[in-house]
Parts: sequence; C-alpha cells; structure tokens
Amino acid sequence: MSMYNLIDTICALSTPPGSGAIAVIRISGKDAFVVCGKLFQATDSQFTFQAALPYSIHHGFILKDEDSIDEVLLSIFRSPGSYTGEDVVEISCHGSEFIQQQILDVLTHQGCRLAAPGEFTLRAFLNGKFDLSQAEAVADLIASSSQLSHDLALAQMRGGFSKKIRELREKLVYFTALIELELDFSEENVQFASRPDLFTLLEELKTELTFLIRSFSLGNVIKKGIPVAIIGKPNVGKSTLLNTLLNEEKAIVSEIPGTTRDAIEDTIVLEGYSFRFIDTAGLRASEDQIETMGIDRTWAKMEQATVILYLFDATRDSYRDVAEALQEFSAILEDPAKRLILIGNKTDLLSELPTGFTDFVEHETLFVSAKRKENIHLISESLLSTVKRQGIADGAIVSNARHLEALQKSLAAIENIHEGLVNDLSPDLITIDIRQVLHHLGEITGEITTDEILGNIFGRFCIGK
Ligand SMILES: Nc1nc2c(ncn2[C@@H]2O[C@H](COP(=O)(O)OP(=O)(O)OP(=O)(O)O)[C@@H](O)[C@H]2O)c(=O)[nH]1
Ligand SMILES: [Mg+2]
Repeated sequence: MSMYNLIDTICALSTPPGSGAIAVIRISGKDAFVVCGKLFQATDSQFTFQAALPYSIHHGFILKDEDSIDEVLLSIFRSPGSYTGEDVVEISCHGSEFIQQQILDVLTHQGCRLAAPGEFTLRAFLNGKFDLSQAEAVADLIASSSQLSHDLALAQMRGGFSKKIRELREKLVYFTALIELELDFSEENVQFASRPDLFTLLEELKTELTFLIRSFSLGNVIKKGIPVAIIGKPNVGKSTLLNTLLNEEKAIVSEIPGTTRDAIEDTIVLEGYSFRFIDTAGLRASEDQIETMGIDRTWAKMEQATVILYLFDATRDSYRDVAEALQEFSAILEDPAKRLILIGNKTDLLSELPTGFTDFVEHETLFVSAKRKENIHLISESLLSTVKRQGIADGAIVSNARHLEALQKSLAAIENIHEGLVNDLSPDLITIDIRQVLHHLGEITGEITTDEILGNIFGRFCIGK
C-alpha cells in the first residue's frame, strides 16, 4: 500500500517514546472525529465533535469496552486549520507506556492506521500547507543541535530559499511557453521569445544558482559545526589544548614529539554555536611512514578548516620561528574565508609574556596555558567573534545535499541552453535543456516529485511527526 494516500485516518504517538508526565497521541484524517467519538467520553454531557469549536480543549475519558483507560484532555483542530490540513485530534494522556499503547490499540481497533515516519508532515505537504524544502526544514529543525542550525532550519521552513527558486523557475516557464510556440510556427521561422531577454535571464539564473551552490559550504558548516583545526609543531601542546577545550581526555598527551598521528575531532557548543575542533599530527619532516601520513592529513584538515589555531611553544619559539613556520602555509591562508589565530602555549613556565608578537598585525596572538587551563576563554571569545560576523542573511543558504545536487544539475543544464543559443540551435533542442532546468528546480520546491524522493525525505522523520 502506498504511503501517499490521504484516504486513511492515521494515528501515532507524537511525543518521544518511553514514559513521561504526559504523552500526546495525534490522529489525523477525514474520520478523525468519527473515530474519536467512539472512544471519548466527555465530562461535559453537551459535548459533540460536530459542535466543538476548532482549537478547543475538552476534558474526559478514553474508553475501551466501557472501561476507562485514562483521564485525558483532547484538542480539536478542524481542516484546513491544522498542521496536516486535515481534521486533527490530539489526545494528551498520562505518560505511561501502558496507557499510550492501550489508546493506540483502541484507535487502530476503531479503524485508524498507525502512521509511517513523517506521514503527518507528508500530508501537510500533500495538502499544500508548505513546499518540500520547508518540509525538510521541519526535519532539520527537530534535529538541530545548536542555535545557528536552528536559525537556519527556521529560515528555510519559512520559505526564504524556496521563494527565490520559485521566482526564477516561473520566469523560465514563461520563456518555455514562448519557445514552444515558436515550434508551432516553425515553418514561418519567427521568434516569439526575445533572445537578448533570454540571455539576461540565463545570466541571472547562473549568478543566483552559483551563489546558492556556494552557500552550501556555509550551510553545511552550520549544521555540522564550524571546523577549527589545531596546527603546530610536535610537542607544542595541541592535544592538551583539544582536551582542555573539550573538557575531556580525548587525545593522548605525552612528552614524546609525534604522539598524535591521526586527526581527532569533537564538537562543542559555545553560546549556541557549534564548533568542531580537530587535533592534528604535529608538522615536521619525518622518516616515520605513519607519522608522514598523519602530517598529510594535517594539511588536508587545514584546507577544510574555517579557523586555524596555530599553536607554538611560548617558552621556545621566537617571533621569527613563528613567522617562518607561517610562510609554509601562506598559500592556504590566502583564502579570505579562513581565519588564523596564533596561540602561544605553556605560559605557566614563563615569568612574563614574550614580546615581539605584536608585529603580527593582521593576526591575533593569544597566550595561554593549555595544561593549567589558563586564558582559554580568550580562544572561545575570539572564535565567537568570528562567527557572529558571518550571520545568516535572509535564509538563502543551502544546507541540504539533495538541494545542492538539484542546483548543480540545473546550472549544468543552463550552461547547455546558453551554448545552444550561442550556436543558434533549433528551439526544440533548446526546450529540452530548459525542461531539464525546470525539472531540477521543481524537485527542490516539490513542484516535481517522485515517490522515491518523497520516501527519502519523509523516511528521515520519526514516527508521529
Ligand atoms: N608546562 C606546560 N606543559 C604543557 C602545556 N601544554 C602541553 N604541555 C606538555 O607538552 C607535552 C606535549 O603535549 P601534547 O599535547 O602531547 O603536544 P602535541 O602538540 O599534541 O604533540 P604531538 O601530538 O606530538 O604533535 C606534554 O608533556 C604536555 O604535558 C602547558 O600549557 N604547560
Ligand atoms: Mg598531539
């Protein structure tokens, strides 16, 4: 049986499984009121589902074969003013697993079907409550673990990103119509669609799509945490710093240079922003094969990182040593999106802070003791100031791999249209590429859907959502 029918009335536990103070069971579908009428006995003898006002709450009992299972509160939502767009009843019962199960049993006995994962949200989508990218944002919102990923999901759910896509798609639909008209008059060789205007639109599409595709790296960073690579020579205290930042003995620390061989990562949330710290193998020329592989990884992590913490030993390294070391990866630092913070470690062994480091005008230099956990707040503050500067503009950030793929395919097809126009290709060939673009853009907003895409998206939800 297909999940994509609106015939059945469905029910599920919408609060987390297990016992709690209360639990909420949600029922949605055209028979929601009829089914609930058979098992709900209201305290108010005047109560009927027919007369009940939308958004009203009613006290009463759930019955099973005349016996009361639980004392409940029942909330009523009338189509279309509900989450799914259908008639919805929410039963707030006491949170024991036994009660939850009993109520679901009575509901299925009365003809409800247990909902599949995400089926409530799927119905909301099928009933036009919101588009596909907004539905996906609901899943992200539930899963979001930091302030920034929460903001991003909320912005997407409100439609900032899909609105832009829909506008562009509509303009293109208009052109397709004109070009297809040309096909009907192909004998006369007329052009209804202004070629200069089409070129302009294509340029606009290219710019917008490229912008959205680029935003993916930022969106992804927000979801997974901002990558912060801890780099430096062996034995300067990188692993000690990671452990201190995470407040956990995650990485092995020893006085032997070359202790860390593989990149070690973990995420922490600071003031709602999530950071992914990466401890790396110390940079040096090594004969050891495994250490060399670790060092190669360090370079790769440095490429991927948004922030690089370059750690040095403040008791040993002079300003000149550090400046020389930075030369080695100056190419990586040219990326304007990357930020470098210099950190002098082991200040506990010094009677006073070294001078001379103020010469790094473009890079901040902080002094800490990773082992004694001194001045670590300077690092957190500096990281927070970096992200707060970025912010999220208007929600036009792509954070979903499915959207990225559709955007990339659209962009490739646009390049084809462009080339076709330049080479004066016949309209019927050009429309094939235009249709491709319309198809891929439509996949994002849900104007074009296949069962496979829907199954993929809604399968990510938990049951009851
Ligand atoms: N006194 C002092 N010692 C420190 C400090 N931080 C690290 N150490 C010591 O320095 C040595 C090396 O520390 P690690 O954290 O293993 O250094 P690393 O940079 O990860 O070294 P590799 O993994 O070999 O590249 C250990 O003996 C640490 O205890 C510090 O702030 N003060
Ligand atoms: Mg280490």
